[in-house]
Amino acid sequence: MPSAQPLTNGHSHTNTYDVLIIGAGFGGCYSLYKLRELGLNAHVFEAGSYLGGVWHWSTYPGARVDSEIPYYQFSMPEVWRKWNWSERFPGREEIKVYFKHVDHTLRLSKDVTFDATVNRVERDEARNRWKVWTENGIEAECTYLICATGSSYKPNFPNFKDMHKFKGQLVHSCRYPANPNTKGTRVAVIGAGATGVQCTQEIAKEASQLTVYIRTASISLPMFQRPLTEFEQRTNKSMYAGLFARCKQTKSGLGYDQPAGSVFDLNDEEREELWEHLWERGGFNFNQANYRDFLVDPKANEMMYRFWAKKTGPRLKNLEKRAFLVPDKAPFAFGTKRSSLEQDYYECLDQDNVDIVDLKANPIERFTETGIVGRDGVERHFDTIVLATGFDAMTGSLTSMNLRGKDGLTIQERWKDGVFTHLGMCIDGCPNLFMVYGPQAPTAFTNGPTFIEAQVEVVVDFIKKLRSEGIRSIEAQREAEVQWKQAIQDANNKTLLPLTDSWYMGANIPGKPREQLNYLGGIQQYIIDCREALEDLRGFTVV
Ligand code: N01
Repeated sequence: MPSAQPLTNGHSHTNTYDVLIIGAGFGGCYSLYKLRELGLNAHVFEAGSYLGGVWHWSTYPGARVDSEIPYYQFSMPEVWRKWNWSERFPGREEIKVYFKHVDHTLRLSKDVTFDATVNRVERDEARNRWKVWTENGIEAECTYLICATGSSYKPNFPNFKDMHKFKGQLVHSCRYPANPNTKGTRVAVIGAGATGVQCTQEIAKEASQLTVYIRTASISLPMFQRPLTEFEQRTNKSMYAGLFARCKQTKSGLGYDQPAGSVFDLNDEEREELWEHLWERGGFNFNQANYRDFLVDPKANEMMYRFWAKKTGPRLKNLEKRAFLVPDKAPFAFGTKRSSLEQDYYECLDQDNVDIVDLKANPIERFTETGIVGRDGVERHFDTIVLATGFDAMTGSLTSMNLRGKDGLTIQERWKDGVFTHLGMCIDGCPNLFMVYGPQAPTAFTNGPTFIEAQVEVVVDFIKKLRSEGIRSIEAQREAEVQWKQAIQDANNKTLLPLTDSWYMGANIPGKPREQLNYLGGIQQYIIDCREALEDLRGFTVV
């Protein structure tokens, strides 16, 4: 859908806005909606050809959201009143249609320029402006810049030897082709994160032969998908306003919280009963509604793993596969990698047409024209290879925009030794720039729409304050950044999270500094922290 806003390509004309938002996913859409309420001239640049952010790009087979309905949607009544979902965990196609409904209801597209990949951003300090350029030559400037660029935008392309020599179809899961060659063919999937699990479930059903290359077996939880009726949703809508408000007061934004206390407050029978109940509820209930000490106490963690293994092991009839996928000793501490939700992942892996290659025992040596050779010297032949190898998560979308602050440093240079932000929202050297759903905020540990709305509301209140008090700009102070980072790492070091190589820790990208990239205190506490800083602009240089 093209933008109705007149825009000029080439460098002869600069489009001027109060606020420019980069990205039209949940974060960009909600920012635009809220800024319009302030009466500001706001505009969005979006790399994709329509709204939806990650849902625009995630076309791989089986893509569906792991947060359940009713939580995974916008809270604006005008949007949910006229919308019903068909499943508890909607698929990507339905989410795409949902964004059309959002657009139709809120008339967002008229203020969005699509197919506009931002590739240069510079600060003009003298004029208190951000200048923004896109790959296709559009130029704009703005007083406030909102980077709603998402946590999962830049693909992680591993550098396997001779990858370029492969003559079959080589695809990354987040740039999946419209015509995949996976029906009745020989396919490889590399990876077993949330994406790998979803792809594998679908491709196993249509490929003649599927080989799944797994470096670390995932500890996937049952989704327990089910259809949703219109009647059920109509009935529940009377509670939606209260529900969405309550979500913003939880840690995860999922409408339920972890109980206070310890799992050791329960005897064996009580614990088993609770865990059976949480397991049967499906989705993230088993970890997000469970006692939090599993993430802190190795003994509680081991008990969670044992429970998971007891439930999952019997689903695999092939004993060799079972030993690899559900080993006696957990492949990593439960919950220290993002849990994937599965429907019939283990049954699919158990099929006779599916092989598993354990990449720790038998790493990939090189690609060939027709397949992959492992350390065992065996060449496996494929028509299609799918890299479900994830993202340069949390920071990749920000560091790849060539965004320079007032001192001329790019974010990449600024963060070469690790991320520094104040409140996971502002950056030293970058006055009047705000990040949404970025690093050092609760991003990865929350339900996206809930956290995004709560954070955007704070950002908009910052902008409102600057305008009402005649403040030209605010800029994060380095000292505040150092304190914010330290608080995050201190909280992290009290958990089991640092023990595991995960994208939470930046450890999935070679050379990326290893550090916790998320705020661990949850949405409610995060918003309290931000609102305290908003009060007296603590930690900011005010001009
Ligand atoms: O990526 P990942 P993802 N050689 O980084 C393996 C969100 N999401 O796209 O675990 C061999 O989790 C890597 O192995 P290991 C969600 O937040 C949401 O799956 O590092 N293997 C791992 O198995 C999710 O967490 C949804 O040992 C290599 C896999 O590739 C996030 O996106 C759906 C390798 C990457 O897993 C990322 O998920 C999908 C190498 N060089 C995604 N490099 C929904 O809500 C990486 N791997 C549904």
